[in-house]
Amino acid sequence: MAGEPTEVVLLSFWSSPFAMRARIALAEKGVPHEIREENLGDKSDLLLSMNPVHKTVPVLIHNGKPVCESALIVQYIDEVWTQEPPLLPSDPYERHRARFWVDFVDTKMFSVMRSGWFVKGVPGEGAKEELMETFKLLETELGEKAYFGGERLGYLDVSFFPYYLWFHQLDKTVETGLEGEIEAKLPKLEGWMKRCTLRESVSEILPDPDKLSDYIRQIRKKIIDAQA
Ligand SMILES: N[C@@H](CCC(=O)N[C@@H](CS)C(=O)NCC(=O)O)C(=O)O
Repeated sequence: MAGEPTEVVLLSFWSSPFAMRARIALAEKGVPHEIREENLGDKSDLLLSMNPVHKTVPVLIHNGKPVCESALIVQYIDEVWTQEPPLLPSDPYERHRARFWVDFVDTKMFSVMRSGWFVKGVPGEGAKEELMETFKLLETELGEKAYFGGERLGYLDVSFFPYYLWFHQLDKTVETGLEGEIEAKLPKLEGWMKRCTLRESVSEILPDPDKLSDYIRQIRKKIIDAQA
């Protein structure tokens, strides 16, 4: 790879928590790249040809070749750009644990958030308790560490932060039934979120909160209208 010209393009969408993962990872590694903003209502031919299976963003295009699915993109970035900081631990067991928790975030937490708030438009029965339980599990995994990755930001931090950010904004925008509970009951996750936000790699990709709130309202309206 050394000495070869490298072209890195990220097909992205400003509010996508998945695209945020790839953007944070690229920024952490200092990889020069171009962001191409997609219109998800009218996807570009490039997106459809680069990700014909899922047709979703993000897609990392590295020297013309597509890398799809955000968690796999972050792993790919870590493997190709081996400079500091490493995102995945070198120890196989620690690597496994980081992957285990990212899988948990993508399967369990996403489904709880979707079924609890996005699909029904309002929190369903037990959704609030289930979501708090998943956050608590992550808080326990964080423990007293500065980041899930230990002293430095790693794979799980990069992967979970955008979800947590989204949930915060959701909580400020619509009736979640959790008002104030997150801050009061998850002090370690709150401290972690603030630490992440202070990093340049994260602060430079944060969406405007009002714009995100408007977007959340729009999605929710669409969901509710579709059910009517
Ligand atoms: N599992 C995928 C999820 C990507 C995803 O759902 N992206 C959304 C934006 S947040 C998207 O492209 N939606 C367009 C569509 O589904 O048509 C990943 O991790 O990359």
